[in-house]
Amino acid sequence: MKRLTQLTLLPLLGALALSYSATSLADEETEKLYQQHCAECHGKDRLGLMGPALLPENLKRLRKKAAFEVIKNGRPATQMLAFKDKLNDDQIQALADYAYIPLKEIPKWGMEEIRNSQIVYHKPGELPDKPLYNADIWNLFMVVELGDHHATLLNGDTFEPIHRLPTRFALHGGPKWAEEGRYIYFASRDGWISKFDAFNLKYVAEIRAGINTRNLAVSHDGRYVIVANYLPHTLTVLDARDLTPLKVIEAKGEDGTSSRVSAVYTADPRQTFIAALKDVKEVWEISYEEEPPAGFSGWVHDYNEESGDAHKEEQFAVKRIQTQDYLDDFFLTQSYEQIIGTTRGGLSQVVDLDLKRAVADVELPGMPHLSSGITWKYKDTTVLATPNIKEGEVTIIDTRDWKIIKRIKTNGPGFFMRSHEQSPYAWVDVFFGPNRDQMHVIDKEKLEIVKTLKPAPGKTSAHVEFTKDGQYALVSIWDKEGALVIYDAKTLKEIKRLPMKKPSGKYNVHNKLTRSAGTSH
Ligand code: DHE
Repeated sequence: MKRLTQLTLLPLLGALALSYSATSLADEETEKLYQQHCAECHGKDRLGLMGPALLPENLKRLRKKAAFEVIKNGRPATQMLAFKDKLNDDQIQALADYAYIPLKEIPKWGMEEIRNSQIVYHKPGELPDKPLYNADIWNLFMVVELGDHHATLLNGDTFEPIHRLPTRFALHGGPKWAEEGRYIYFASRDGWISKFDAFNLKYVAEIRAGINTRNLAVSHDGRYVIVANYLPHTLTVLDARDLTPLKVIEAKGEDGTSSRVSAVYTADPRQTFIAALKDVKEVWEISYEEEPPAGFSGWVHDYNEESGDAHKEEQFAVKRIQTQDYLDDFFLTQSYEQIIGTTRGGLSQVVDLDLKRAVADVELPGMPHLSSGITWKYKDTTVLATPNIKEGEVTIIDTRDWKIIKRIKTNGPGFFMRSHEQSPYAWVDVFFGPNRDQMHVIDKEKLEIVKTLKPAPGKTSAHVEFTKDGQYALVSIWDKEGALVIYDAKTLKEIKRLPMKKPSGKYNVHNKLTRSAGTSH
């Protein structure tokens, strides 16, 4: 059995012995510049790490001129820095060109490689079914600490840490709880999926489902895990029990165009997963019913070298829904009937999953961060509120007719928004710009900011999550020497502060598993 404490010491992609060969076309100086300025985030082999893979296969939607601009001036809403003060225009151009030079060989990461990467630490049924500690399981939080690649399991009643565990390098997207808080699944940007037993405080299995991964989703019955990848262009379906791979679905449009997968979510009542493709104007619905309903076509493509029985092949069948543009980010309505998606080009559209077509356009400014959108009851309707990663605005949309009913000006672009059914307030951060240490509190009835908190002056405050009963709100201070600041969600007074290493996100069992309208799912 491998020791988990060694996880963070692994030199990641290099240690995984992926076979690639550096290009011979790039000159030595560019290669040196790349290793000096880019490799830490994009991987020494350009396969992606914290940042995306820099390969022509993944840059189809980015023109070379735009790549130059991104390197020079940075990219909003990402960790991509501006290099104009460090590099001259010739150097920037050389790096932009470098990213478009194909690798001699892109590592294959199909069923066989995925299967060979599987590590089972504890077989299903091997560990006791009783937690090792006393706590209300439904009020547990998992806090991801990006600062040193750890996570803390937190008691949501006492706010005492129960256990701190090492994670894979650079987790991204929310880890997903399953089986009433017994297990949680993490995804790292470099493709590792880890299943952790929160009762026994032990990892039970891990597998590398992709080379450059976006996020994962777990089916409502806890049976399947699906992983969305940028590289290769695939979705990987795993058996949730021990992460055995079941199917690799190649992401290809109807016309055969290969695509990265932006993200995948679960749609409980439909017994499906919903995935957005990044380079093809399609949204996919993937059935996990054993007999997929009409409209789902059984076989997209599979790397599975083994023949497999026909019944199995039919599962995870795909329904394609054409969209008017590429969807970069989307929100799934609480009824799971519609999605509202947005593109970097600015068009936002509402797509009905049953009608299989767009049913409305929404004029949203800048770049709404819809995957962080939340809903609540407002008067006789339900509103959707979305932060915006380019504009200082929270936009409130009536979900009956998808008309904007209020634009709330904020002190800068925001990333995450949260509320709770029992709370009168919605919280939104000011993630970008000089006011990044601020956190707005919005009155859900008045649709206006009623308070702006500054939990740690000069340090970014971001990402809120509520306790099970909505009584307390937990705010992250995104700093290596950061903290979790706990507020009384009614009086808005701080009640406790726990030091943490860049706690990026926190995930409450009850709010996630009951699919609270105030949080992401
Ligand atoms: Fe995220 C969630 C996409 C950059 C931190 N991010 C998500 C999800 C998507 C997404 C689709 C929902 C997945 C889920 O939870 O299952 N993120 C993107 C991007 O496209 C973007 C803009 C560019 C990129 O680099 O991929 C991006 N994200 C970032 C960051 O730069 C952040 C701030 C730091 C980091 O970790 O890289 C970041 N993203 C997060 C976090 C979540 C997330 C903490 C989970 C939110 C939650 O509470 O559910």
